[in-house]
Amino acid sequence: MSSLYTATVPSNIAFIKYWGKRADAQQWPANDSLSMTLNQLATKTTVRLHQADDHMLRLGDRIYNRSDKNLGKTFVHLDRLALRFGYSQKLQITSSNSFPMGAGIASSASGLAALTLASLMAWTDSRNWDDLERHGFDRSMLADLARLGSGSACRSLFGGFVQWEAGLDPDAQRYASLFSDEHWALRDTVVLFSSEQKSVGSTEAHELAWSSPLFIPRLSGLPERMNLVKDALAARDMQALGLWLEVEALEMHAVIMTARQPVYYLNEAARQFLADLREARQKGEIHAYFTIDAGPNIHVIHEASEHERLKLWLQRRLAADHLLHDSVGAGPHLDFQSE
Ligand code: 2P0
Repeated sequence: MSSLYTATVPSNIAFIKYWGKRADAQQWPANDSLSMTLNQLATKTTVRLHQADDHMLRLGDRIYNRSDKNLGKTFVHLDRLALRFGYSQKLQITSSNSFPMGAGIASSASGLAALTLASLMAWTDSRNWDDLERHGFDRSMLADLARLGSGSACRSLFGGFVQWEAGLDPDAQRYASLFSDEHWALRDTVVLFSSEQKSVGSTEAHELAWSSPLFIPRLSGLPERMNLVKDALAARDMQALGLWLEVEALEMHAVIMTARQPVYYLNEAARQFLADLREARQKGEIHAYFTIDAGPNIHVIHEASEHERLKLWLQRRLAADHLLHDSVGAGPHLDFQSE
């Protein structure tokens, strides 16, 4: 009989972006960030212990090993966890995403968080959150560990609207769900302009942040912006939140485009879409705002009451398979099964 340990972890969309690091090794970010945990856009990872010389990873219908450079992060993370806690048992891992990988929908956030949870469940024979906690892995410890795999993964450990605080030293990083998913039924419709792998990965682009002349001024303005975004969330003020979302996304892209090796994530179609969205909003046709990750896709944030009107507006412009509809969610889910 074998045991199957499963973690289903949603992606998250940053309202205040994590961009740039103070220390790579401990994944110490240059600034505090804040995100909305999603609901349907998720990674589901199932782990079982197996008798073999190395871990095995199945993604879709392909099997990967540690020599595959696209998934190097996965094996590095497993080795890091095994070494730190002294686990020698090899794992058989099956993982699937409900969205295209590497397309700016933070597949590394949900992917590395799901890997952290499912592998620790298997190594410690934990069937739920309480079991994990009894083995010393409370939610904050799990977020610390997920962060080492991919910075933004730590925020996916929590539901609702989540803040990741950089703290005064790398070990003083903190995570908190500021508002639960029930506080405000916000929606995120992702407009896919490309589902190909990004030309420059986030880890590489983070390093370039410090070379932009806009980066230090950005950092000095962020504490105030963070407070304004928190106020807008507390008051459920869509207009105030939305205007800051757009400034924040465009500022991050400005930093990326003015770095020593500039990266242009947005293609012509995406740029035109941003202009159209703003024009339609000014005309009162829709009430929705955009944010963008380090990729070509646009996240359209709006209230639930606006969803049908926005969907019609989007469907007139884009094919249905270019749209992913999601909302704020409650966070990860764990499952155990024996077969
Ligand atoms: C974020 N992004 O806050 C920002 C906004 C992308 C744009 O965190 O090097 O994949 O693994 O820590 O977490 C993407 O960076 O980078 C990211 P690593 P990660 O969501």
